[in-house]
Amino acid sequence: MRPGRRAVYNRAILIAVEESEVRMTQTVHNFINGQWVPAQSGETFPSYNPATAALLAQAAKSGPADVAAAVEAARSAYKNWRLTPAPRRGEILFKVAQVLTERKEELSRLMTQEMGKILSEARGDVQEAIDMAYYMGGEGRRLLGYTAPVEMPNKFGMAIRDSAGVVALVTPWNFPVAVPSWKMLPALVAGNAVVWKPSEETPAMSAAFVQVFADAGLPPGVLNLVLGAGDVGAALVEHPAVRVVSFTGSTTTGLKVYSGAAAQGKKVSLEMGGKNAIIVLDDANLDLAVQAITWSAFGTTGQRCTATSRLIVQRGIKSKLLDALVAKGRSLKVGDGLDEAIDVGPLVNEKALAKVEHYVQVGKGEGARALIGGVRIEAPGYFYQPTLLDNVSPEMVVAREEIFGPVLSIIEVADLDQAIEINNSVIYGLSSSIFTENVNAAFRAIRDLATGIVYINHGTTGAEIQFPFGGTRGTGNGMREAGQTALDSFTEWKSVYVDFSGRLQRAQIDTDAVLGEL
Ligand code: UN1
Repeated sequence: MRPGRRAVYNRAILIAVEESEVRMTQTVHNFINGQWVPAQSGETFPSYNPATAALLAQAAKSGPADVAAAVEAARSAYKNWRLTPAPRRGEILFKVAQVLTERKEELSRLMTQEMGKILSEARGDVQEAIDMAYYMGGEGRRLLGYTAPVEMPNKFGMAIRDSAGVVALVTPWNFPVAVPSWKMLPALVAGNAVVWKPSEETPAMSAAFVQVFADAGLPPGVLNLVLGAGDVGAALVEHPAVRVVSFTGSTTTGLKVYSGAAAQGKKVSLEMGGKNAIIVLDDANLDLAVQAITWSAFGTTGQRCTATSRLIVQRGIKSKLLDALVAKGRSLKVGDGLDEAIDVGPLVNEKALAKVEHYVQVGKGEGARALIGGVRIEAPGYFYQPTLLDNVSPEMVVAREEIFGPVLSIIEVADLDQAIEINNSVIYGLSSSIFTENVNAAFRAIRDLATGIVYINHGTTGAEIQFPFGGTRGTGNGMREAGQTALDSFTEWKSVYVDFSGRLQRAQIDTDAVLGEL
């Protein structure tokens, strides 16, 4: 434990992480105005390790009063933060990147223990935040606007990005560091103050992430954390002082957030469900396809919004591909992700496991056949066997709804046209992929796949932070995270006109007449 860390709570978490399996008994608090504070009610809720079902931590169970305190802290801190020069704000983000790099291993171990993804994937999750911190830190010296010529003599015009104010972030448990980083880093570099409500599945992880910002020198009140369930998120997004809401999670909740915020005229960025497909044409490189399908479908136990949950396969290659997928799927080791030999960790909780079981039953009832898996693993944690469902047709429930588990539905097609039509037939539009060696087919797919992300000869996961991330139709509301586009969520455009003529020009009386004379 490095001396000088400010948080009380962290001692427990980081000792727990260093000693790997030590149970936490201490409470994770809210972070408001630079202080770790319990919920005003004094209530807590538990956080469990999904691989063992053991208690990991207790966390502050916030209510509207805690939300109000956090928003007030943000509102007050915003006054100075917006005036802090952007390059200085960016330097703090570089420091965040450094501290994250130093703590990458302990944060990754905590992540595996709190939400179950295997250690190598947890490291990737933290790395995305490191990448984003460097990328957005650089924006401190850019935040580019533009100038354009103006109509009048002795006049100058420019469009600049302005901060928006207090922003509310509501995030899921499946990428407990990466996804929040996509939101808070652009929000902070742009000069906003943040109130963050993470998933109730990952309070300890969220607190450890916030501690990084505090230790990197972010001023008190600029980033605030309120822990709790959906009611806390609802109170936050509805708070009248919140100007921008950025949400990642289920489509049902996202649309509720959207309509509530619309009534208050707030800007909203939504990242919701997916039902991503990999298309495999007859001429595909089989080995590449097998690797990509396996990791996109079963990596993170299928709990990515980018996970592959449909395989759309051309008739000629189907039996060879399925044989290889079955063999590969059988070789996967399911277990506690702290063990480096494990390939697939647990589902996040009992409810998620029950949902997967339900969908597989529905699929079987509609005529699907499990080539492998299709059963839960009896253990204290929430494990389900990687599952390949054959005989799926596009109208079946398992081909349309997001399962968010290690289940891949296999749909046979005759040709590329049919594959694209089926890919585009679901309500979601996040990620899609095609395996082919034919450049014409690849470019037709790029043109016609109606998703926000398209991969050629690569699985549906693995988006990098310097490109826009997000989806069409039921996946989003037209906004994108990451890349330059992230700044659009967290800034307002301000158009500025400077008249330096120093005298009343006829132009100011009658623009058209003056222009006519010029
Ligand atoms: C998510 O599942 O919400 O592209 C995000 C990917 C990761 C991010 C996934 N970089 O799979």
